[in-house]
Order: sequence, then C-alpha cells, then structure tokens
Amino acid sequence: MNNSETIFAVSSGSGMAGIAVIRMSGGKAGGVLASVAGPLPLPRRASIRQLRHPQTQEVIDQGLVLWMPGPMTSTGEDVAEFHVHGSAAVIEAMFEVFRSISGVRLAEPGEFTRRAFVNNRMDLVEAEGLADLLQARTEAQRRMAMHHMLGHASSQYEDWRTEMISLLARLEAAIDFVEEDGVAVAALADIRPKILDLVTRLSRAAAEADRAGALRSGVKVVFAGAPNVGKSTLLNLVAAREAAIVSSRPGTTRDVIEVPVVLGGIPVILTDTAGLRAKAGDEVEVIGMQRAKSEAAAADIVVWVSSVDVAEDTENAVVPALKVLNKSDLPGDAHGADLRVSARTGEGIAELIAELERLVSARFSGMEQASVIRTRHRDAVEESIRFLNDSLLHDVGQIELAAECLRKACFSIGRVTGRVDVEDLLGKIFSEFCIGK
Ligand SMILES: Nc1nc2c(ncn2[C@@H]2O[C@H](COP(=O)(O)OP(=O)(O)OP(=O)(O)O)[C@@H](O)[C@H]2O)c(=O)[nH]1
Ligand SMILES: [Mg+2]
Repeated sequence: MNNSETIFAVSSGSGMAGIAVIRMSGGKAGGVLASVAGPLPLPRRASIRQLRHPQTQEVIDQGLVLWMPGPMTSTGEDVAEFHVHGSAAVIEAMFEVFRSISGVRLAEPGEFTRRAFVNNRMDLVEAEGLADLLQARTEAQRRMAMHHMLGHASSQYEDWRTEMISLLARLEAAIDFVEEDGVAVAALADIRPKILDLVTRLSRAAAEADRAGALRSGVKVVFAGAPNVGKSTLLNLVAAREAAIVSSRPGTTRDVIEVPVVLGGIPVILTDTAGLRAKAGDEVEVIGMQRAKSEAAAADIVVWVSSVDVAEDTENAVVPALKVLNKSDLPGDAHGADLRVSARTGEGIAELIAELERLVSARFSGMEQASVIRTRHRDAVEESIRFLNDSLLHDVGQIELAAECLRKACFSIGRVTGRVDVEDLLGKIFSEFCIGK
C-alpha cells in the first residue's frame, strides 16, 4: 500500500442507482478533476460540469463535481468527488480515464479510512465506528456505531489514559523525593486509592463488553423445551415467517435454526432448537439435543416453552428468562408459567412479543453508550488493569517499578485508539502541577 498514490473508488452503494459518487483522494486529485471537468471549482462548492475524456474530449457524462483541498478533508488529503449517473457504463468510462493516469489507482478496501487514520483525521475507534455504521441494520446498532464514530468512545479511552498519565506524573514527581522521608510515602498513599478506583471503573466497563458485543452482532434468544410443545410454531410467529418446519411428530426440529429479527430496535437472533427429552429416537436426535443444550448455554435469553399436552421428562438446560406455556386452547393447567399462549388461536402472542422486547431492551438498553465493545478493546482494557494492579505491589523503595507499570498501563489503553504517545501528554500534565513546594 503506497500512501503517495492517488486513489479512487465508488463511494455510493453498489448496483444500479440514479447517482454514483466516485471519490478520489491524494495529490493528483485536483489535476485529474481539472483534466476531466475543466478549471477547478471553488473549494467545497458543488458545480455541474460536463465530464470529458482528457484525450478525445468526448463527453462521458454530466454531473456534479466537488473539490476539497486537504488537509481539512475526510482523508486529510486533497479530495475530489464526481457525482455521475449510476450506470455501470458511466462508472467504467470514468474509471478507464482515471486508471490511465500514472500514480492514480483503484483504492483497496478501507484505504480511505486508513489514510484518515494515518493523517490524524480519525482514530482507530472512530474508524471501527464508521465500519459498524456502514453495517448497522437496526436503530440500536446505529446509535452504538455513532457513539464510536463521533469520538465519544474515544474520549472515554482518552479520559482513562489521561488519568493514568497524571497518576504517573505524580509518581515520577515523588521519585525525586524518595530521599526525603515522608513526601514520597505521602504521594504513594495518595495515589493508591485513585488507582484502585480506576481499576474498579475499568473492570466494570470490561465486564460490559460481552453484552455490548451482543448488541453489535445480535442478541441471542433461544427457544428451548420438550419436543412437540410448539417451539418452532412460536418462533415462526415471532419472526413472522415460516422459518422452521412444524409438524405433529415429536423430534421434528433437529438442527439449530437462526432467524434474525429486530425487537424494539435491537437486533435479535431467534434460535430454534431440537426438543429435549430423556430418551432420544435416534442418533441424529441425540446430536440435536446436545446442540440445543449448548445453544441454550450460550444464549443471552432463554425462552423455555412448555405445553399443556406434553409431559417434560428432562431438567431445564439452563435457567430460563421466560417460561411460556403454549397450547392454552387445549385443556390443562398453567402452573409455573410466566405467560400462557396459544399459537393456534393467537392468544398471548402479542404479549409474548412485547415481553421479549421488554427483556431484550432491559438487558441491552444503555449498551449503545458502551465504549468497550470489541474483543480488541476488552483485551487492551484488561491488560491495562493488570498493569495497574501490578503497580500496587510496589512500595516506596521500588517507586520506579510502580511508575513503569503505570507507563505500561497507559500504553495498553492507548493502543485502543492508536494514540500511544505517553511522553507528550506527560510533559503537558507535568507542567501543570507542582509537588512538594
Ligand atoms: N392445539 C395447539 N397445537 C399447537 C399449538 N402450537 C403448536 N401446535 C402444534 O403442535 C405440534 C408441534 O409443533 P412444533 O412447533 O413443531 O413443536 P416443537 O416444539 O418445535 O417440536 P420439536 O421440533 O419436535 O421439538 C404441531 O402439530 C403444531 O401445529 C397450539 O397453540 N395449540
Ligand atoms: Mg421444532
């Protein structure tokens, strides 16, 4: 990957569309724009131009062009945009012109964003937020992605890092006073509770990572229960489509069936499983039941389905979040269920959906504001917690070692956003306070 080359790509979606936006970034963007669209328009003003082949002067298309000289652009470089008609032929004709210019080439995936990072227009967390936003399917995912893309999550990481650096600055200052009894001891005593408090907050954020991650990829709601109770029928009703096969024969569902839906703005993966019973019909059912149990164990929410006409002869695989008694149209009693429904008559189905929405949002609301949402984030936060804890092991005789641990903790947390220059900030913070005078 060569950053000195000028890159281009279609930035709008793929497929036929009214307009396609071709974006170009790099030192040659202005020259290329002028060669196909005439004199450069005023920066950041849309102008309509005929776009001509630079050699033949044939008009390829007519469209809007934008000229955005760097560095205050999305990539930090000169950027040109060509809003052309969205057909394959127009795009190909434009591409042919661009490709024929030396030092200009098609962008690789993510290369615009990569340049934005290299040129300090965006940090790593913001870039991840942008990637998530491009894939967001639901309202909650959009909000979570915006929290990251707009830099709110980055500020959280920066706040944590700044706290660590100011603690480090205090420790370093105390090092100068190790000879003078009392001053260094007092500084250490002052710092310890602050480190512990920071560790508590970081641990809390790291512990949320699984739930936050579930919001990113979809909350797993597993329907489990004995065979023939109506799990697949209910799942189909909640999903509003015939995703799973239903039959009167116990042991119909054998494999795990996943159906993505949106409940209360939150992405949910409804999961149907094989019915659980003590004595399986055949080997395939045994495997299906094992899968059902591991799905239930990995679920965010388990819905245990029973039915008035089916006796249960196994223990629940896990503690369910919701117990549903199905086939309320048949005679029988409803003990132990949270909800009584009938897939046949529709009784209680609206309530079931409402209850699922409530459970999902109770568990996941607020997660849109979480900052530790990827394994990469959690690993870094946990590493930084380990270094903070290590720093507490050293007493006043080893104050340099404690400082070294704090330095490593800063570095670990800084890797999340990609900002790891401890010395710069240290100098700044150091200059702002004075100790022992
Ligand atoms: N009367 C009545 N029958 C129902 C109801 N819900 C489902 N059934 C019937 O019960 C039978 C079993 O339904 P399924 O949805 O296949 O049951 P399941 O729990 O997925 O069964 P397995 O996949 O074998 O574990 C089918 O014949 C359904 O039509 C209901 O509310 N009332
Ligand atoms: Mg089934």
